[in-house]
Amino acid sequence: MSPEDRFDALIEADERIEPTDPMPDEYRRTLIRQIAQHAHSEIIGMQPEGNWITRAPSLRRKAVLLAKVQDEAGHGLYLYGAAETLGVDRAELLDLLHAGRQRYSSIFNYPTLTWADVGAIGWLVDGAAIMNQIPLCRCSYGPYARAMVRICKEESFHQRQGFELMLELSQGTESQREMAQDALNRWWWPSVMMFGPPDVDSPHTERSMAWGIKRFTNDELRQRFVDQTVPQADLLGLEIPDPELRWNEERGSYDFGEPDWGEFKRVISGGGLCNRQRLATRVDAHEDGAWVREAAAAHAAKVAARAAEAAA
Ligand code: BYC
Repeated sequence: MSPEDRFDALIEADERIEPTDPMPDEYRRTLIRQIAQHAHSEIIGMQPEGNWITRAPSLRRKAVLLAKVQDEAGHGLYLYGAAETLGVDRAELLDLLHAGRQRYSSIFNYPTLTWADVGAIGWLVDGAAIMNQIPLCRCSYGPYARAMVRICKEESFHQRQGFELMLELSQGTESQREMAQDALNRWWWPSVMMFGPPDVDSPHTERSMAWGIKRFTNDELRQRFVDQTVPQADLLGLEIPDPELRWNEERGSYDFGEPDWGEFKRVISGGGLCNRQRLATRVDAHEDGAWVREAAAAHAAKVAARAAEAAA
């Protein structure tokens, strides 16, 4: 069987492609792009919430938030590890991120203005992330699919802590309820846009679906997210800021308004409120951490040399 036929047969049988299997260059490139963008989103995603660790209103909230932000760093590590199985180096990927040549999720270019934003991010952003990521556990590329299983377990805890925070605020004082509503107003549309452009404007969806990288289209996942989230907002007693939102009996789904795709394009092209700040903070952290990476590499080399000596 030719390498091309073997790849096609594995995809046809819905089996996993492993790093040593033959794969078309374009499949490899698509995965590197998506996994790198995903990994970058995890580590840049530490910033908006990290801003609130020192201002969390109680020890319990601080401990929970600290753990969540650390989880995001861990997700970044699993994902850079998965990308490396495709023959790229994580240092190379970080250089591309820092040079603005690879993307991270649009959502992290919005500011976190109040404590309620921490709840809204957990509830909506992690909620959208899980909706998108559960199907990735069945992605055709084995190392990515396996990384996603663990990530999804942690994301579901993140989503629940966000919802619980929103519940507490929405049942609190009038100004706490207003703060929760204001956070929902600001995070709703950016969360709806996280799923990517509409299918008709998505250059990669068709190919990625045929290869089993994506299992659902951007619009299908967006619809599921809206359908899942509206009843949750009702339970919170908060109003989703979309005058066109209404239940469609025939479709068994909610109809909803059109996001501002002009804003989406602006944000992913570097023109969002926080793009410059996020990248600058990331580059500074990377430069400040150089001595840690050097020390860890020197330590690992010493340990390996000692082990080799002991084995000789
Ligand atoms: N932001 O043809 P399309 C998280 C780009 S955070 C920026 O639909 P595709 C979390 C896209 O790259 C969530 N760019 O592309 C962390 C493409 O650009 P190029 C991270 C976007 O890849 C911490 C162009 O638009 N999750 O988990 O088939 C705390 C056309 O799009 C975005 C992932 O990364 C966007 N939102 O589908 C809390 C999941 N959307 O390269 C939470 C894995 C699209 O053509 N990724 N673009 O210039 C995916 O599932 C897919 O890559 C996407 C896009 C659905 C995002």
